[in-house]
Amino acid sequence: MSAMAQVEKDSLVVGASAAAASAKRGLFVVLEGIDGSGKSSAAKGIFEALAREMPGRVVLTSEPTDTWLGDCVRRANKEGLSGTTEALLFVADRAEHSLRIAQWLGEGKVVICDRYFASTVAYQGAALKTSMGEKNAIEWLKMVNEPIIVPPDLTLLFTIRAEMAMERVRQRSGVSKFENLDYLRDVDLVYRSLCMDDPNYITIDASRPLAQVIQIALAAIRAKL
Ligand code: ATM
Repeated sequence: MSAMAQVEKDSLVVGASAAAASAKRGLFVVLEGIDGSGKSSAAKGIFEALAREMPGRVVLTSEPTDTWLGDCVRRANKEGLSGTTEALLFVADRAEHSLRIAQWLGEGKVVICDRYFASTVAYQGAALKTSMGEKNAIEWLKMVNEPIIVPPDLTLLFTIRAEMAMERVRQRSGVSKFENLDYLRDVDLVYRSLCMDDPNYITIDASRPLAQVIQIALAAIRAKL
């Protein structure tokens, strides 16, 4: 791709974000939380309930995506590439995903997204803190994400003690490299700090039964519709 085409494409990304923020648009809801918080099961329940109320108007999506860019992220993880490489691949995957999200929002859809940029800040921030220092890592991750994201209207942060989350993860299939207790505690701390800075966050106690968690999430989303 020529340098000019690249610049045009990049400004399209920022433009998509600005257009999505200003035009008549749907609602962008992000679900975040450590592994074992039940976030993905809740995302499905939330999607099914909203889709019954608003047929054809609700999209469920997730990161890493199911595109070849998402496959690159999974491959980098499996092959143990460096933390910075992995972070940049998550962001590349998101840059394309954000364009699709902006398009759905422009069509007036309610977009439910299972993980978005806060996952990179929390997971890669916790991973890179030894090599870069936590403050630098978090600032760098926020900076690389800033031009390519669509600002969420609502982020639901599923909070749960790391011990309980790990127990849930152990009861599922294999444990990934992201899933160890100290690491999950660090990720959780970064998430909680992000939450304090942003009024569009709502925390949900994810140790509650799934059906209750879904009802709490639905009430928060309906309040924004
Ligand atoms: P799910 O388990 O929600 O599908 O996410 C896949 C993993 O990718 C998850 N950890 N595990 N196991 C979190 C990790 N992840 C990041 O580290 N950074 C990111 O930006 C995203 C979107 C996910």
